[in-house]
This record gives sequence, structure tokens and C-alpha cells, in this order.
Amino acid sequence: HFVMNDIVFSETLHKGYGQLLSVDRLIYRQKTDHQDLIIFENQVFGRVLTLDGVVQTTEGDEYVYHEMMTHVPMMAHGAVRKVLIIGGGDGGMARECLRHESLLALTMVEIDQSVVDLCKTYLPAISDGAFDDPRLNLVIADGARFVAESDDKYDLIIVDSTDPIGPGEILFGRAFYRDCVSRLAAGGVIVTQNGVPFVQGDEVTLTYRRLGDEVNDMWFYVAPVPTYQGGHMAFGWGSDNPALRQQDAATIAARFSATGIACRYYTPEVHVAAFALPADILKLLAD
Ligand code: AG3
Repeated sequence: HFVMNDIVFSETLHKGYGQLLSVDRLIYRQKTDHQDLIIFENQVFGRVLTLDGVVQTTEGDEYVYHEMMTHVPMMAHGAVRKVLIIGGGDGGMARECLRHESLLALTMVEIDQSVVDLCKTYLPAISDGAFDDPRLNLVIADGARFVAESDDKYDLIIVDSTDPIGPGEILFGRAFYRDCVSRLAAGGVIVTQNGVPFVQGDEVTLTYRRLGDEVNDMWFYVAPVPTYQGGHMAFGWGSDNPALRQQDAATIAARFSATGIACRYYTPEVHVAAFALPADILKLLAD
């Protein structure tokens, strides 16, 4: 169990290893219908959102995660018009998607209305107006149920989940992956957050098998997110077309410059390099 007092937030997501953040100001704490939510201010990362004792996002480093989960698949695909986000209640993923003027419709399915409401109020910099964009259709519902029951198709599905403990667990299951893949339009892509392989290797191995059974091409790409401690975070990549993740930087750069978007982490070169996996992650796929 995590420790939270006036002085420190200590995350205990992992056994025997964890991160400590000073609580320079407690902004809000509430047990929502689904989770224990805390928002506090830290001198290094700015405002921090935690759910059930695990850091979800911070003003300081959220850009790495949100840029890499949106621009990599959008630029690799090249013609994304409709996106589905599962989770993402803080609005950071929606914000990055909506920066693409070519995006016509974004559906975001978040299970916890309180996360959306409290992040709008106490973490407005993360969504930065995304909730007011007319292209956004916010649905408060169980994401697994939504993909099982809807029959809309999407060019891109982004699974912006918590870790597979509590409400997020079902979002790492076979049935969920199968339903997501059946919601992909031809040429579509699904990306998932799969934790930090150095400490959460199982998440990579399980998703590789489970989502990999549903698509022709299953792979991962990586980026270091400081408050997801332990090294690279792994993002799952599923599509039916292996060529999508093997395009060169010049091709990606031509597309990216046409968007006019300026990023803080993402570049076309980083995009291409992110699919190069180190040997320890390759070993997880082989096991
Ligand atoms: N999705 C959170 C990923 C949490 C990963 N935690 C970890 N493995 N350290 C976050 C929501 C941001 N939109």
C-alpha cells in the first residue's frame, strides 16, 4: 500500500522499489466510485495525478507519453480520420490527437466521470481545451463493454489505461483485444500502454501473445517517461500491415511537417528509432 501524508507521496507499484515525490501542496483527494484519486503539486513535476497510489500523469513529463501514443500511430498511418481512446480521462491524449486538423472525430470512453471532472478543474493544462472541441465525443462507460457493443470503426484505437490492477485489468485481456481489433477500419492501428518492461515484463509478454493473436503484425515501441520509473515504457503496436512501422524518417517527416505540429519529445527520427527494441525486451517476446 502506498503512503501519502503532507510531506511525501510514495508509490509502491513495484515490490522492493518505488518512487518518492514531495507533496508541496495537496490540491485534491477523493475516493471516486472507482478509484482513490489524488492531485498534488510537486516542485519538479508540477501537478501530479495519482489513482490508487500510482502516478498516472504529471504536468512536467506527460508530453512524452501523450505525444508518443498519438503522433507515432497517426503519422505511421497517414490518413487517420476517426480515433477511439479507451481511458484517458485526464484529457492529455485527446489534446494531442485533436492537434491534427485532419482528425474528424474522436471518441473517448472513460469509466470514471470524476477523473474527467476533477482533471478539468485541477489539471486544466493537461486537456488544454480538448473537452470543448466539437470533434470530441466523450462517453462515460466501461471501455471493454463499449468495444464489445458498438459497431463503429476507427482508424486508430489508443488504449490509455492504468496498470492492470483494478479497473484497468480487463483492458489487458484477450476478449478486449479481440473486440478492439474488430472495431478497426481497414489499415487501422491499435496502440496500448504496456508498462515499464524492466519492472513489468509480464505486461509485454502477455499483450504480445494476446493482442498478437488478433493481428498480423504485433510489435512494441519505447520511450522513457520519467515518472513511469524504471527505464523505457513499452507501447504495444498492432496492425495488419507490418510496413506501417517500417517507414523511413523521410517519409514520416514529410507527413509530420504537413501537420504544422510542434512537439516537445516526438520527432520523425525518434518515431523510427522507437521501434528498435533492446535485447532485454526482445527476450520478453521470445519467452
Ligand atoms: N496511463 C498510465 C500509465 C501508468 C503506468 N504506470 C507505470 N507503469 N508506472 C496514464 C494516463 C495518462 N493519460
